[in-house]
Amino acid sequence: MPNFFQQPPARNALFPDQSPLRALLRWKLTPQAFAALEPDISAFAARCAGPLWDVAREAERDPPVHVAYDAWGRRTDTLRLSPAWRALRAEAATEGLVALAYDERGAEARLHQFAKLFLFHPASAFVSCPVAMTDGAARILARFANDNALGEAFAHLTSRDPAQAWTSGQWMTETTGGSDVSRTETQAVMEDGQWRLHGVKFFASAAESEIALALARKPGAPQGSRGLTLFMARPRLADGAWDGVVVRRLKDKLGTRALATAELDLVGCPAIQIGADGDGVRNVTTMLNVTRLHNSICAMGEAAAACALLEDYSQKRTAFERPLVAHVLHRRLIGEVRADVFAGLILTLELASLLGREDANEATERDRRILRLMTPVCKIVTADIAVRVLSKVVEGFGGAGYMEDVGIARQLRDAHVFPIWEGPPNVLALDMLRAIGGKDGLEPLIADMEERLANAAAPEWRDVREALAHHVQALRASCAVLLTADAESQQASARDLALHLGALYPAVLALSFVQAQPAAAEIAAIPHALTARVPAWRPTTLQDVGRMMFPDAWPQWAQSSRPYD
Ligand code: MFK
Repeated sequence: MPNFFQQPPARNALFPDQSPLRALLRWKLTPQAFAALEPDISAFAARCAGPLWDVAREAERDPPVHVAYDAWGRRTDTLRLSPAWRALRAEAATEGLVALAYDERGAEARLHQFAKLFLFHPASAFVSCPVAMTDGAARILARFANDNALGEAFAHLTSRDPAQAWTSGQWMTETTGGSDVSRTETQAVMEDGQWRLHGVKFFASAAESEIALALARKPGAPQGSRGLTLFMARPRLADGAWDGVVVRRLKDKLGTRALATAELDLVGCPAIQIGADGDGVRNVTTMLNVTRLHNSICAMGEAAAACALLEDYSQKRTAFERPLVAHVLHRRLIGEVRADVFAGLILTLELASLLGREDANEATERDRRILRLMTPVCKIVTADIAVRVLSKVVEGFGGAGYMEDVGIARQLRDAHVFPIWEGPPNVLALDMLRAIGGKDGLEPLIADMEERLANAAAPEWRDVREALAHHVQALRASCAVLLTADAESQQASARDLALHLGALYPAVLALSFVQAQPAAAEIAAIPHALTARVPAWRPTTLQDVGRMMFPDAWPQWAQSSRPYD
């Protein structure tokens, strides 16, 4: 019999005194606002690390099941959802995870909401996904709430009463493509005085949702994205049975297994038009820009929860006669993970507060432009961070990290959804280019960084300030070159530029933060750590891209429609 059992890591709440979330909220909020929100966030942090965590694991052990036929051969397409999943949905409503952003609007409301989303995600079994889509849908419907049916749906989406609360799906992806929505084939047909949708939706997550926002083409509409109109689909009858929808199957996914993601045949699903004909893509981006920030805060919640487990384990696990944390290489690993989480969190919270200002019509032109530009950047870097952090946490745990029953393996699988969900990095890098647009596209961000650096006058930060100022100056010069390049060359540079901005801006924000906020020792060093990690950037040329490929294969590849001929 073994006489040694490893003490397991404890799951501690992610909101203790010295935590990044607490420090950043103190920075972003007035003392009065912080004091008002702190009890709610603290109580929720304890629930997420305690009972809700266990409910989430139960939901994962009991994943959704598609039952196509009832005992008598009738097609019902029942989605059997676990009691644990339903309990987490109810919790999301009661805690106001969507409502918080609409009861009161503004930076404070969004920060309150995002703090709770950060805590909830790791204990949510991906109920965080319907929460994200519901928030995105509510943001669109809020603009059209003078229509009775849309106004009624908005009230359900923002309800805190679990018996009244609805969630929304987002039906964009079809067999023709996920990112290129211009190829959408779903048709909207007027039948008996109402719109009905006909087509196939290939990745419909939270398939149990009461409504879904869907893109479709009306009769006579042109091909391409300008022919698409947005609809609110009503896929269920009053008794909960499907209306005009056949469930083909549930997806068998790498992770997010408690979440019902379905393939749906739309066979006359009733729908209500939202907005003008042909404005579908423009309207749905209101949702996408919100769900992308949800993706970021969930990615950071996932990473922070894993990091906290590793830190605790590193105190308890002994190797070579010392706790892991006493080994310098292991401490360095923890330091890298912590810096990653801090960078992603400070960036996401900054954008959440800008989103709140935009919601409340308080945003300046600079705020709006930074939010538009940095939302896709934030999504790219936080997804990247989540995958990297989870890989490092597996390393930090060694063999135990690779075992299913420890739980890190599940988190690693789940983390891989962040780059995929709501647009992959290359598509988001192109969205960043779209936002840069004209020749002064980066000026609002550069002006903001220069202002922050000018305000960071304390002598002890001189090295950091100068290094960051050098990056900002180089960025301005390199962007001038980029914007004179042809479209293909700009695209070749886009992803590296996104990674550069997504490292540089958090470093500048971190410097503002330590200037304003006396911080604990772990956090005080953060501007150095983040500055050291900013990658150099210069525009990539097409010749550079050619050299990155197998040089001999490149010309043939470029000319061939079949890359590996
Ligand atoms: C959680 C668990 C999940 C489980 C499994 C998940 C599996 C994966 C499920 C998925 O499929 S997620 C993928 C969801 N799909 C996306 O995220 C879509 C990605 N594609 C894009 O983001 C495209 O850029 C987009 C569809 C938005 C645009 O494509 P187009 O057809 O090239 O549009 P175009 O012509 O560039 O833009 C149309 C208008 O929208 C323009 O405005 P104007 O009409 O006024 O000129 C653009 O400026 C505007 N626009 C585009 N992107 C915008 C935007 N406006 C604001 N913000 C943006 N981000």
